[in-house]
Amino acid sequence: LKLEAELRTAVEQQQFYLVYQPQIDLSSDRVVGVEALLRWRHPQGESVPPFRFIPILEEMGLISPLGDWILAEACRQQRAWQLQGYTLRMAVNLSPAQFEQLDLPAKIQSIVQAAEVDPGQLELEITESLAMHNPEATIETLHRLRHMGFKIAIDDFGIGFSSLEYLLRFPLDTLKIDRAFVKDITRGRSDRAIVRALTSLCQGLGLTTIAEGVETQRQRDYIDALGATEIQGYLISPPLEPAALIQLIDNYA
Ligand code: G
Ligand code: G
Ligand code: MN
Ligand code: NA
Repeated sequence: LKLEAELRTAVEQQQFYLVYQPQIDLSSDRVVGVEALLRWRHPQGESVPPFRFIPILEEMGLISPLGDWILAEACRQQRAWQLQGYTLRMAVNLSPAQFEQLDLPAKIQSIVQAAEVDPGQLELEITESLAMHNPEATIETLHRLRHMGFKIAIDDFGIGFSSLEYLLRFPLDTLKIDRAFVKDITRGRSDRAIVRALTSLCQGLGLTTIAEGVETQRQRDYIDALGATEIQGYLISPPLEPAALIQLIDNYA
């Protein structure tokens, strides 16, 4: 209850900010994109991780207004980087309540137009479980978003493996392999087999595959050999504030 009251204040007083985690293309070894991740600047200095407060915001019905701010802020940052000469694909996470708003595509379009960013450089991430909650409605919304030029990524992929064939009928651009499969990639034959199956499927379908949670060079080498196109993880960098992200790009490789 205390957390709920604090979150209401946090939304009113704009105590949120975004950090950005780089995504590396394995063939060029360059930063090609970033994922925007929400952070809360708690007034008492406590660090409350998003997996604790986002579900509560969702239950309180506050995630949609905040989601609009997240999109606008990510686009504003992307435009600012563009003007500095850094062209980066921007990935933004969409929550279930946000995704289910009927006017979401039009809203995203107007946010993107106001920020003067290229819709093809905005990647909208939805989780596998969100997608499968109401697959027919999801497919329709994704078609509308893609028609507007936005990219679609499926996040945390692999948990609901049984729905693989079905899920790949969704209009997608990118599949993000859940870090659970990366974690033991150097040890587990089954994880390697799953990752190989996913990357070859994506290759056949022309999808980008991003392996999440890559923490070591050995994991990177395995992931690369198994055919993923991009990696994201602590090996490259944790999520960073904008100035630090640009510093990383300037010093990279
Ligand atoms: O770095 P990390 O602790 O940021 O993220 C934890 C979880 O919170 C992830 O599952 C991530 O998808 C989710 N998350 C982080 N930022 C956002 C956001 O801006 N919007 C939504 N809907 N989820 C987010
Ligand atoms: O939206 P998603 O669930 O993919 O959010 C990414 C989450 O993964 C964030 O919480 C981010 O901080 C976290 N993360 C990013 N890179 C790594 C990593 O290399 N290892 C681990 N354990 N977590 C990571
Ligand atoms: Mn994500
Ligand atoms: Na993820």
